[in-house]
Amino acid sequence: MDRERHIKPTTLILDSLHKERERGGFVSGEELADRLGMSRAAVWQRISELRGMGYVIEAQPHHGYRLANVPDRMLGYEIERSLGTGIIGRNVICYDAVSSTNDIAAEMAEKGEPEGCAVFAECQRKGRGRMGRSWIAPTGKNILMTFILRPRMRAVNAPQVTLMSAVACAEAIRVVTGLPALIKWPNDILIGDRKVCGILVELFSELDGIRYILVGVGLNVNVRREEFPGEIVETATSLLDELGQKVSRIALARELLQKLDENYSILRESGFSSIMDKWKEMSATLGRSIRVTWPDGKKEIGSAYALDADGALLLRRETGFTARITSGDIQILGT
Ligand code: BT5
Repeated sequence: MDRERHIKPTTLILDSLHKERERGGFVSGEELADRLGMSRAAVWQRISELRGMGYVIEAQPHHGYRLANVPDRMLGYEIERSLGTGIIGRNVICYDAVSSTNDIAAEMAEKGEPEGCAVFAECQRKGRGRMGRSWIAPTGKNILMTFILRPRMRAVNAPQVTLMSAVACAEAIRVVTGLPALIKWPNDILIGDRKVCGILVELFSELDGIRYILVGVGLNVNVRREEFPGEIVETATSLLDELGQKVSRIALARELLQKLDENYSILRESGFSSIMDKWKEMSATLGRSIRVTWPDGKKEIGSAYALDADGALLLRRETGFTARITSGDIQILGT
């Protein structure tokens, strides 16, 4: 497991390069050396290190250095840089390869890591979905992330966190790509009728309440549909496939953390009802005919007519009676 490390002087140089980039300009080696209290040779050495990491830094005589491009890698520094969030993303940690980002976050949460920490990875050896299913993602193309929450709520209300996270994911996709992302109850984000993102919520509670919740997000960004194995090639999609162009994973990760932070603060301060309103607006499920697979494996067809106050999906059965779906899987059949 390679945890990316940042050497402070490199970070300081990056800060300066980013600032100048926003102003559209170059910064001279001399100015960098003065600002950071190091020799010009030391600046040059750090610039070479950054280039080695994949940063594209132009150098022009009389002008100096200009940051032309950041690497397509999940780098903690790039994700955290002036993120401006209150809770989510206040500690961002990036790995090359892990078993599952949920496992790493669980270890950290057990050791007392405060809420808001977000763990990213380029690759998971044992990425997982719900109920023992697996999550598939080729290395270095998607977002694989888990964040830790320690909400003061009763365990029965934990489904609210799933729905809040789905709202944030759909909003982030919409902001960055303009694609009409919709939410399929409880934890999928769809574009059209294909799954672009899955959310795995794991709850660790004691008798007196929630200890912590881990929310894992798997988002297909720059993978092509045909790279997926046969079992999901017909049901999955990616932002690249939908847009026809690559999306900056860093820009998307930052938007995702910002939307999660915004919606988590709404949930804590104003309660679930405003989250529920947003969820309903972006729902691919409400008003549709669905097939439910109950936890015991039995299947049933009905209409998903409403969302209950606690996040359960309400089903109108063919008999006319209603039922609450709190767990299990649904398949959307039509309008
Ligand atoms: C989910 O489960 O959709 C939750 C997925 C959460 C993945 C993230 S990645 C970061 C974090 N670390 C982890 O180990 N997990 C989380 P579920 O609703 O059970 O859906 C799983 C099913 O989706 C699989 O059985 C496949 O059919 C399908 N699937 C697997 N990989 C997919 C992908 N990349 N895109 C679309 N569908 C996929």
